[in-house]
Amino acid sequence: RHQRGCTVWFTGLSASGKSTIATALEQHLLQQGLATYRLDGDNVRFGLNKDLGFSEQDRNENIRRIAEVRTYACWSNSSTADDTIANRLYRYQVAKLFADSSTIALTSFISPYRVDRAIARELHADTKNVDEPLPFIEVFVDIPVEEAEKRDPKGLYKKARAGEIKEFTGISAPYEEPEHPEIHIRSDKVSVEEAVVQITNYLQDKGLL
Ligand code: GGZ
Repeated sequence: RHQRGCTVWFTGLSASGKSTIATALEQHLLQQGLATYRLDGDNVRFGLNKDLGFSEQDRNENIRRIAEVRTYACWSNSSTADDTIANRLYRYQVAKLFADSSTIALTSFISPYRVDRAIARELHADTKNVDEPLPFIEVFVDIPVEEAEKRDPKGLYKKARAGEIKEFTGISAPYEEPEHPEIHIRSDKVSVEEAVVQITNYLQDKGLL
């Protein structure tokens, strides 16, 4: 059957382990020969979104663009009767950001605002231009802020405490916990390998792998 892929949307504090788990999951999927693509701050905030900072407004825009790009990628193969060439070209250009529309996209952004994650979810559910909604799996990488602060691999929490970084998530900017994530990972309690198993089991149950 035609595989359209899905988006595994990681959300959680800085140093919660989002990127580490996403990278391990990516390795696992690649070993299975599956098309996967990982998006995180390192390949988005230095390119597409390099004009954006960490104010609430900029974070809203960061998440909106990521969700748009991810869902546009799935439109590139479909067209509607009233489609204009300009529209198709635009979608094609955006779609180039993804190697394949049937890819399993792994996004790891703090995405601290519930409203932004809801928008990302809605964009995936939108069937205006496609036959089926694109599955959206929200993965809450949950860690108490004290634990994240103890990890502090880049010394960012320390800088935030010292007031050198303003609006730092968990310290001086909010993190709104997901209320109904598809997957909840206590990353201070389970290993990276266990987290990967938790996610792949879920994807398998849903027929996405
Ligand atoms: C939070 C910040 C900030 C502020 C820089 N608040 O742990 P990291 O370093 O490697 O990942 C964090 C990353 C957050 O970018 P996102 O695009 O995921 O954020 S959001 O979804 O909220 O738009 C952190 C670093 O950038 N960083 N300043 N003030 N994290």
